[in-house]
Amino acid sequence: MVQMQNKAATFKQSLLYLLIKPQPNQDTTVTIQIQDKNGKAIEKFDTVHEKQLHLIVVSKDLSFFNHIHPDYKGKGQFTVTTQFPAAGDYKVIADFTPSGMTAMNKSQWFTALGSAPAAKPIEPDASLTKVVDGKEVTLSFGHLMANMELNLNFNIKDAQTKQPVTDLQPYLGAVGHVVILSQDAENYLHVHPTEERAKGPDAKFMTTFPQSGVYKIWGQFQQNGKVFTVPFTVKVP
Ligand SMILES: [Cu+2]
Repeated sequence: MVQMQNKAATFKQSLLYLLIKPQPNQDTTVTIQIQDKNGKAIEKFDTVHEKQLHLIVVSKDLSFFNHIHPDYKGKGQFTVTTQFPAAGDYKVIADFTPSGMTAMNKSQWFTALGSAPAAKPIEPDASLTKVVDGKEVTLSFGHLMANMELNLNFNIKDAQTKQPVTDLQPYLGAVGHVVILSQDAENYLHVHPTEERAKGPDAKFMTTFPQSGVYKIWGQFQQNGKVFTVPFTVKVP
C-alpha cells in the first residue's frame, strides 16, 4: 500500500465510503460517506445511544481502541479528526441506523504508512480484574459459551479504598458502552445494557458470542465527567 503515500485511501462498499489519509501520529481527517447500492447518499439517521454514528477504530492486534463520534455534515457524510498512534493496519467500524432501517455496521481495513511496531499477542486474560484510572473493574459472565445470549457484569470499585463505585454517570445515555470484537476483528458484537440507569457498582449487559474463540471486550464508563475504558480478553469455549 506504499503507493498510497500522500494520497487519500478510499474504499467503496454498497453502503459505506471511507476517505482517509492514513498518516500515523498526526491529525487525520476521516470522512465517511454512507450511500445506498446505487451510490445515492443516505441522508437520515436515527440517533442511537445519543449519536447518529459511532465509529470504532482498532489496530489489527486490538491493542489500540478508539470510540469516536464524527459530525454529520449532511448528504450522508460524516467527518472526524483523529490520530492513529503508529504505522500499521487498522480497522474502522461505522455503527449507524439509517432511518427506517435496522442498525448496521460497516467496516474497512486500512494501513497507516511507515514501519509498524510488532503486533502484540492477543491472549486471554489470566485475571478478569483490571485497574484503570483508579478504578478496579471485575468482569464476570453468567455462563460463558458460544451461540447463546449471556449476561456480562462489570463490577466497579475504587482501586484504593475498595469501596463500590455508586456514582457512575450516564455515558451515551446508559450506564456504559461495551464493544466486543473477535480476535480477527471480523465479528463486531452488539451489546445492550440491561439496566440502563444503573450507577454502579454493577453495570450489566447482554450479548451473544457467535462462535467459540478469543474475543476482546472494551467496557466504557463515566465518573466525574471522565470516561474510562477497560479492556478484557476472553476465550469463549
Ligand atoms: Cu459511540
